Amino acid sequence: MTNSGLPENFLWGGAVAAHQIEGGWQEGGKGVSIADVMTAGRHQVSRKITQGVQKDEYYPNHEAIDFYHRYKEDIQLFKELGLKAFRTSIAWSRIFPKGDEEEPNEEGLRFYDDLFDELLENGIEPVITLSHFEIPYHLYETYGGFRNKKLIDFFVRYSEVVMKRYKNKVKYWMTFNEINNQADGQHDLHAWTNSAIIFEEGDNKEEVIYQAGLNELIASAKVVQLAREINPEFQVGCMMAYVPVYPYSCKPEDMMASVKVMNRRFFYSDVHARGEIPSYILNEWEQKGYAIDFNCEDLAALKAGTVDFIGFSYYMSTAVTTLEEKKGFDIPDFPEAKIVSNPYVSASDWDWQIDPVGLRYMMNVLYQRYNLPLFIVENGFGAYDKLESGDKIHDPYRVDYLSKHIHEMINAVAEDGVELLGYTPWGVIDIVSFGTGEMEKRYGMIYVDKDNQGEGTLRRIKKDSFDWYQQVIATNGGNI
Ligand code: BGP
Repeated sequence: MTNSGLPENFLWGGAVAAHQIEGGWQEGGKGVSIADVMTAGRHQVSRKITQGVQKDEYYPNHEAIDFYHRYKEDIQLFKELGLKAFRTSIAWSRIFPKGDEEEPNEEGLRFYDDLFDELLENGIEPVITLSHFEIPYHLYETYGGFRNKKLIDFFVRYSEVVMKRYKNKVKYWMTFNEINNQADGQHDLHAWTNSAIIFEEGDNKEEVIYQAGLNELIASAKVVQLAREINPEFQVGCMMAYVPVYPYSCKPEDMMASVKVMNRRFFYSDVHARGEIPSYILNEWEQKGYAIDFNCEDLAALKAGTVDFIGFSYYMSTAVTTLEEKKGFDIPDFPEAKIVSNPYVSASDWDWQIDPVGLRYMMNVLYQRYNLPLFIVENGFGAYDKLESGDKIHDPYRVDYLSKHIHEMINAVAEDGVELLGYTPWGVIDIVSFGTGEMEKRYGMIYVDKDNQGEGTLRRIKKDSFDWYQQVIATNGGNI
């Protein structure tokens, strides 16, 4: 342990996702993915679904920041920053353009060979997400997404190909990015991005989302088992979006509501980590008359394929209340309570409530619940950054957010005894925002000169936070 309390081999890094950084969305034999269509018309998701991909419509996201051609330049910046790890995803549709082919696309495999070689040559450990909202569009259009059990085999085939191909280059893997999003809200968007579900006339959306989620969990468990055969050194984690839900008041019903809302998230990590469908979910399915399809082989796969670590994103916390007088937001399929603002914390320009202590709280809850190493694979502050004269970008708000969260992260390790593998803040370089599909919501310590209309030189410029994070890594958190 060093003076910060973090282990010497702590994986300080940065995180991105293929569809938000790469561009080259139709190059190297890549097929169209959900992300290409989603980000093309994120807020009109249904419009895009019916009309397919509008190739002629230009959106910043399609070319992202052109990492596909510029990754060597960017990796030199990551090396200068001192990164020990770099989290990104493999775009599934670069490897299997349609998703149901028998044979993979060699050009796509070669791109990631080159990328991982470049990272390793610069002393940076790749941390790879297998599905980061990037399911091949063909699997949505033809099979209806993960509501169809066939996708389990397609995902296992894709995962087996890449884990075998990169078995000596990648040690850390995660299966589905923020697999629990679809249970929490914005049903259509997240049920679409995570599971690529086509809902049909007469569907009970929640029932279909549970079926798709269970199919993903079965697929994930099968991949974990395969990973162990391919390379016993592999560490395969789940990837959850953890947003702690506090009871707004000490009214007992608020406490129970916060437990129930958290259970809608814990369902996914309970299965990932414990290998069983929890009783609170089985009871819910029975009470609601949901006919969720699974068999003994599926249950055996879940039990045998539990994860090695709990990967998760942490950005904010929320509160729920049953108090009638409180204004709030509805929770899909959960009418008994609503999401309300927490008066004790501030918020970002996108109303994400800033709660560093919530990170320490969540780390304690997770470590005590699963007794598995944790890995913070997303944390960050999206903001409107301003490029000033002399190529300066002053982002004290980002340093403030990150330093407070790292401080609480260190408390969880040094004082509460939580085991933490690493910390890869989101968007270490400016990339396309998931929520907006555009560039203005920036997270990076490296600015990219590109605007919402796709205009700009694509120049990379260090922000003030670059030097600050460089020191954090160099002192292993000692300067926090
Ligand atoms: C998470 C996703 C990331 C990233 C992050 C920030 O849900 O895993 O892909 O986008 O959100 O979201 P946004 O870019 O909308 O601020």
